[in-house]
Parts: sequence; structure tokens; C-alpha cells
Amino acid sequence: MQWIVPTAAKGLSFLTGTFVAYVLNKNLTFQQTYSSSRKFRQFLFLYGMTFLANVGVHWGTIRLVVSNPTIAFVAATATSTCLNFLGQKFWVFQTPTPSSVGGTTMATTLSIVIPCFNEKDNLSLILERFKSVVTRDDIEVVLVDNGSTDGTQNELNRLLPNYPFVRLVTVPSNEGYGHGILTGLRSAKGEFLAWTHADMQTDPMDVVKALEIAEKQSDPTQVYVKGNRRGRSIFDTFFTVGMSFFELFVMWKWLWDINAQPNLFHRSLFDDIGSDAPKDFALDLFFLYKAKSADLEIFRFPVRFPERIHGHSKWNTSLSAKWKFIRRTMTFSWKLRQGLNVGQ
Ligand SMILES: Nc1nc2c(ncn2[C@@H]2O[C@H](COP(=O)(O)OP(=O)(O)OP(=O)(O)O)[C@@H](O)[C@H]2O)c(=O)[nH]1
Ligand SMILES: [Mg+2]
Repeated sequence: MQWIVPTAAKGLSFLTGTFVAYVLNKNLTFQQTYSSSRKFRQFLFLYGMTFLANVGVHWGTIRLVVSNPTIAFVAATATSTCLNFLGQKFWVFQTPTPSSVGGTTMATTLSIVIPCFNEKDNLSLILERFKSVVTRDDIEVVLVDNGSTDGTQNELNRLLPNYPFVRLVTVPSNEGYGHGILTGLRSAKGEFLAWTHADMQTDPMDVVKALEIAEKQSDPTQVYVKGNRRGRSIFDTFFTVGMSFFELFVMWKWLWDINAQPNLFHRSLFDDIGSDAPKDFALDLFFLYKAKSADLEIFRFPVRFPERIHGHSKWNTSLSAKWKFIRRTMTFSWKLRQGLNVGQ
């Protein structure tokens, strides 16, 4: 009976085994390229339950049916394996056929907001890329000229007639990254809303992937889909790890890679919180935090984040700028935790 006594080592090996099984089943058996912590919790629960079923069938077979350990082992393994597979297929990794997204009759399924601030040289590249990836006519692109002063306006006048799926929203003078995105979101017609960057560091195809992930879920209105940047420098990864642990200690929420793009969600989230949102870079943090607080299921999928092709970062230009960003994020997080009005 020694084997039945629970120990920390057995618990750890069970958890490790469960994690490995989760990764293998998610990626190989059910081929899901995105992850969500809720799915992992469901998987853990399923594994725990089927483990108990295994122990129960083993015990019951020996006690009540036949006192043969081999038969008991086979019966227990068969039962738990079947339950496990069914639980994964019809619950944890269930992929219902995409039907009526959100069940409404809105003509535009998705509005993609692209805030642009002095991105003149990137505009033709980003528009061409959007043209090649947006093949559905229920997707609109809302390009926000966020108070640019580099001749963006003239460039857009020249380019936009070739891109009829793009609608231009102009912010007369720059009031911050968040303000530009919020202005675009307010004018959006889609049932789902998204934003991503304009500097070619985030591939427009990622937004289409995010929509497909949302549409695969049983209730797409209850999800928040966000990229998860891969292949970044050690310094940037270190910064991301530090921010995530900071948020964990302050807000008791795991908010990983907060500034990754794109962000996609049902418009009901925006209707609920839009008026309270910040006007600066804290917008990414604010939405992820609110999505978690609203208990939406957060889906993350890998995205590439290469260096810029043209232009330069509009904020990340020196260590002191980075420090300013960190300070702002810290004070903003503190305000969020205290539930204050953070919109100003
Ligand atoms: N900083 C800044 N960016 C804005 C603003 N409005 C729109 N943006 C756009 O937001 C996107 C992100 O800005 P970046 O300056 O590239 O910042 P980042 O990508 O986080 O940082 P880098 O990796 O250093 O480029 C770009 O597409 C900008 O054009 C604004 O008011 N401020
Ligand atoms: Mg950038």
C-alpha cells in the first residue's frame, strides 16, 4: 500500500506529467495553436478526475469482480483513457463549428483599428499587407491618423483610394496612443473590435488569426485574444518578466506580455469600459486587466515582433524613456488595483 500514500514528489510528478500531456495533446492531437490558462485548468481537473476514476475502477475490480491485478489494471487504464479522451475532445479542446458569431446580424464582423503616429514611410507597406490578408468583406480597417506631423495626411490622400476597405479617422492633434485607439474604436462598426500597430512590427495577418481563434470558441463573446511575442531580445524578455511579476504582486493577476499585439475582443467589453480607459500606452494593460476581471477567457497565440523597417519607436528611445514608461505603468497599476477612475 506504500504506493498509495501521497507525497510531494508524487504530486509534482503528477503535475509535470499533466503539463506534458497537455502540451502534447493541445499541439499534436487537437492541433490548437493558441493557449489559455482556463483550458489548462480544465485539463488539470479532467486529469484529476480520471485519475480518481482509475483508482476507483482498479479498487472496485479487485474487491467486487475478480481478484486479478492484471485485469484490474487493464480495466482501470481503459476506463481512465476513454474518459480522458472524451473529456478532452468534447470539453477541454472542443472546437464547435463556427456558426453565427455572437448570434447577431451585424454586417461587419470585425473592425481593426490601426493607430498611426508619424508612420508615413510604413503606410504603403502596411496597407498592401492588409490588402493581401483581409480577404473577407465583413472586416473593416479603421486607420487612425493620430495627429501625425510628418506628412502622413498627404501620403494617405495619395494611397487610400486604392484601399476601399480602409476608413480614415483623423485625430487633429496627438493626445497619446490610447486616445488614438479609443477614437478609432468609437467609430468602429464591427461586432468584434481589434487593434494592432502600424509600424510593420506586427503582421496584419495576426489579427485575422485572432478572429479565427475567437470564432472557434463556443461563446466568442466571452473571449479576449492577444498575441504572445516570440524571439525578442533577452533584455526585452527580462523587462516583460519583471512587469508580469510586478502586476502579479500588485493586482494578483498574471498579465504576461502586456504590450503584445494584436488585441481582439467582443464589442460588449468596450461598451462596458470604454469611457474609463486611459489615453496613453497604459491602454494595453487596462484592457487586458479588464478582460481578466470580467472573467473572459484569454487566448494567447505566438506572434513575431521584428525590428522596424522604417522610422523609429515613438517612445522607446532611451533608458530614461523606458524608466518613464515603467513608472507610469506602476502608478497606473496601483490606481487600477484601487479601482479608481483611470481614464484621465
Ligand atoms: N508612441 C506612440 N505611438 C503611437 C501613437 N499613436 C499611434 N501610435 C502607434 O503605435 C504603434 C506603436 O508605437 P511604437 O513607437 O512603435 O512603439 P512600440 O512598437 O511599442 O516600440 P518599439 O518596439 O520600440 O517600436 C506605432 O504603430 C505608432 O505609430 C502615439 O501617440 N504615441
Ligand atoms: Mg513599434
